[in-house]
Amino acid sequence: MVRKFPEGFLWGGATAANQYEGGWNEGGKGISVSDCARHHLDVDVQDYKAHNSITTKDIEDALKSTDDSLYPKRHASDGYHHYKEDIKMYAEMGFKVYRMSIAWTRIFPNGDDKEPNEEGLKFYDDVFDECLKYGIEPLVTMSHYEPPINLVLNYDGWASREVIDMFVRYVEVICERYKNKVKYWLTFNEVDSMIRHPYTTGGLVEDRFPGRNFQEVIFQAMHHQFVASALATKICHEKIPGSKVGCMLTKLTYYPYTCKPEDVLQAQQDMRSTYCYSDTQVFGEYPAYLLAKFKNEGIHIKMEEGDLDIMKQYPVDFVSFSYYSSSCVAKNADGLKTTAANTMIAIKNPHIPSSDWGWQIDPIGLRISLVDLYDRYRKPLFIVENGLGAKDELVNGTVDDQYRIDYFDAHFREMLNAIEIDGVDLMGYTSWGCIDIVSESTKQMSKRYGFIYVDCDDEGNGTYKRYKKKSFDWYKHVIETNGACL
Ligand code: BGP
Repeated sequence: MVRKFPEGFLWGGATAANQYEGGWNEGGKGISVSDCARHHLDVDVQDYKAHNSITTKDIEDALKSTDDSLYPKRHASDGYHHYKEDIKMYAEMGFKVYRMSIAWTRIFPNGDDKEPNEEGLKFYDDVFDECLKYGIEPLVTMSHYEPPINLVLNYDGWASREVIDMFVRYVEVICERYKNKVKYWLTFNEVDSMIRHPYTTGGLVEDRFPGRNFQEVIFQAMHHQFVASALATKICHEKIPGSKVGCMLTKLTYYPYTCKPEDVLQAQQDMRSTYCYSDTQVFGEYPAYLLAKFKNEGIHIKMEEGDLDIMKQYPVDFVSFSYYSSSCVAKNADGLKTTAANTMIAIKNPHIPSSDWGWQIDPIGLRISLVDLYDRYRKPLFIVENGLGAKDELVNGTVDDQYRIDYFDAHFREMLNAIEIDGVDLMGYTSWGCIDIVSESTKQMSKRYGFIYVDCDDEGNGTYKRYKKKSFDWYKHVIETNGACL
């Protein structure tokens, strides 16, 4: 029997403004945290978290610096000037959906401006029109690693309660403006990432909170994002009838390193450190285990009256997530921890191959995650990031990326299994970095994910010309046949 994806399955690809657009000082755009994120290589390539240990002085230096090659996101893939040809290529592949983000700083350059920037609003009008012209539905992330830098320096980022109101105003403006163009929305990208990179996600810089427990600051900022996300969901539903709003989390599949009960328990606990965010956004309340953590660790969150009601009243409609890898977990990880640079992996699984960056390639892990999430939430799921970051070589105007085709092929088969055998309700799939963009963890262009190659190196040199990789036609065929060719 030929297996296929469900009718109307939303195939597509994903990017984020901060890694794709460039044009950091054009069109009235303000400066975001991402525009001040220094090239990872000369910070400390050995530590995944290093680029987030940013100080106030780093930001001040960045603001003075004219050397854009230190800040690769400033030009990124130059999507700001190439989006029309890029969307045309997505249409050629048959995309039904394009996940992208709006840069807050194009709409409100400083976050606290009285009036929105018309040039920024017009830019996204044009981008959405271009998508709709080809029948591609935009799926828009409201916030993907780019709080305005002004909010960091003058309000201490999401730690400040006032930022909720500024975000709500931004959401009101974009929902009103794009109500006839955008149905699918995500509030915060990888909402759990505040813990891993508080600067890019929350605009939090540790040296600005002397004497404070930084964990507490992080959870306070999280609380503000939960309230803001619920309010954003409310606004979307009110302004755009029939719109769907999702949460977005980083989904790693965790395996106990051994069958020792201690390791199994540890894996369960670690999984909760991601679930606590989606539990809160789906069920509209803090889970008991998170409240227990606050109590046990002396974390005091300031809440205003009504916050919990707002969270309860406006939960998300669907659950979206990124999936790149699985990881092993052990109670005693001494000597087991991986030393690979820029990896999210704690302990390597000896049964699974890894990418050039030590991210473990585990298609069955994707099925396990789909089943876990669907059993837990009973809400439609959307895979909004997945893919293989690799070192591609452009030869005679193309890239022979059979390794990427193999990666996708294996993951798509497991998605089919999850849908057909496990009964998972999967709305769609957008591969990460459908066109090459700057990598978040390494700040390099040379960690490439796309079906489309962008001629540009780690320092921003190149023609920025686009080339189809071998995977381009392969993905086109998958979409054309709705997976029957797999
Ligand atoms: C996710 C982010 C993306 C993206 C992706 C791949 O965490 O939402 O912004 O970058 O990871 O990671 P990287 O670019 O580090 O390879």
